[in-house]
Amino acid sequence: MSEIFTGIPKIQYEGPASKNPLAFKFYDPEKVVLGKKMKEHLPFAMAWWHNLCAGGTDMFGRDTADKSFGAEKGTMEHAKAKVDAGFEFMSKLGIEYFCFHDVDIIPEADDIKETNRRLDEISDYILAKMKETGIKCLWGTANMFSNPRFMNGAGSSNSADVFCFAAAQIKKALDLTVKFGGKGYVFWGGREGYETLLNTDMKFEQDNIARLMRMAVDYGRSIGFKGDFYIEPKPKEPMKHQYDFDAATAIGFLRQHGLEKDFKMNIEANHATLAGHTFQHDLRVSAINGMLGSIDANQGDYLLGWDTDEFPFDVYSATMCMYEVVKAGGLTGGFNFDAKCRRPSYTHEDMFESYILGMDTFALGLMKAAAIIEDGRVDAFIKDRYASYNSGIGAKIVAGETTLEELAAYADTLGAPELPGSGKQERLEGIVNQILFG
Ligand code: XLS
Ligand code: NI
Ligand code: NI
Repeated sequence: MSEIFTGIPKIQYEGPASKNPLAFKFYDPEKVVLGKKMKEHLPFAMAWWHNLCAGGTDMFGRDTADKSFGAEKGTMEHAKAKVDAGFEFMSKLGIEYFCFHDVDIIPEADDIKETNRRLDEISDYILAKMKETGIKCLWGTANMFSNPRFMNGAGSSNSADVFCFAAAQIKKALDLTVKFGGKGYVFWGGREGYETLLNTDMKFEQDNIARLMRMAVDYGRSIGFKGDFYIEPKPKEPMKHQYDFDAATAIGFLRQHGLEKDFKMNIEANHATLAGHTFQHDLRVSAINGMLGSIDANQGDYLLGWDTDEFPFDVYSATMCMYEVVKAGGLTGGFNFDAKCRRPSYTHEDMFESYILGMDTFALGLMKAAAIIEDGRVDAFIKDRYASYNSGIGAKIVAGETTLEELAAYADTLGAPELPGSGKQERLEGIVNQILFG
């Protein structure tokens, strides 16, 4: 097999002063931060679909990037060329994981039996590469949104036959995930939502999605899948209203259907911001519910109302992300770059520079989050802010040892109560700026 990305060397850490576009400025895999190597804090993954499949087609124009990798598109030779390209790409960047949908790795056939045969063939080829390079699978998933049959969703489809197709795809994608030793299996509810309630039985659709997930868990466990299932919340796009709106909604759904022990969240930055939250908000909601599993590391554009899937460059947001991740004790999953180069960035070199940008951004985020934690002022302020619950009536409330009557009687003794202490938001924002840029 010959080199595909000729002229692109193995990417090295050269430090913040380097002007070499093909070098890491901040991601130094062996550097120890808070007692752990950077590469252990940051298990990065390549998203097969964006990096090896997407060529920049949008609603107004065709591909700008050539992702043929020397083979004819739509053939198994091309599928193999993508494997070769992907493993060379990951090896050159020192990325240890990949994520995939079933149809990212082969051209889908009309007949699912032929599709599955192709999946068997390509997965043998991928497995050999994994053994050769030591690269692992972070998570797998089934694409249940591109094929026209999924126009009304998969688990939420009005058609029982389509539901069965979804089941068949999940079964195979789980087989592949187990074959690759994947750590997780993702449900992103591509078209699990609705356009109008005039034609939709919302409760029936949601119950059916839960039935499909329950069967997936049962099957996965029966074939030895020990990892986490993930829901990847998203509020809209492609549907007007997606059922897994945000982490809070998805967690409520899982609890309602008794699925919470097998599932965690895969939080994507751009999806959180589309839901009107910060990235940090959805991470925190997941973490406090014990369900922070994995991250789709990208970023959106606040001026645009859709999933732009940009490579993350916002150090502030990455810092707050890493603050949440470190506080939660790390991820059981990893950081999947569910991101694509901008359409005019169409060269092979751009693919590498985009990943360098993303990896450096999260390395900076990690170092800055560690600095905020080590500085201690933010954490101390938060702790002190709730000090009224440490003793007296506050401690009784927390211990569940009081009643509404007792509290009302206590309130009667207060006269005009003191205002709660100042929130000091501006001071805290200043502290974060001082740590980021001082
Ligand atoms: C799309 C999603 C998708 C999932 C995997 O918005 O982010 O790429 O990560 O199906
Ligand atoms: Ni997305
Ligand atoms: Ni995603």
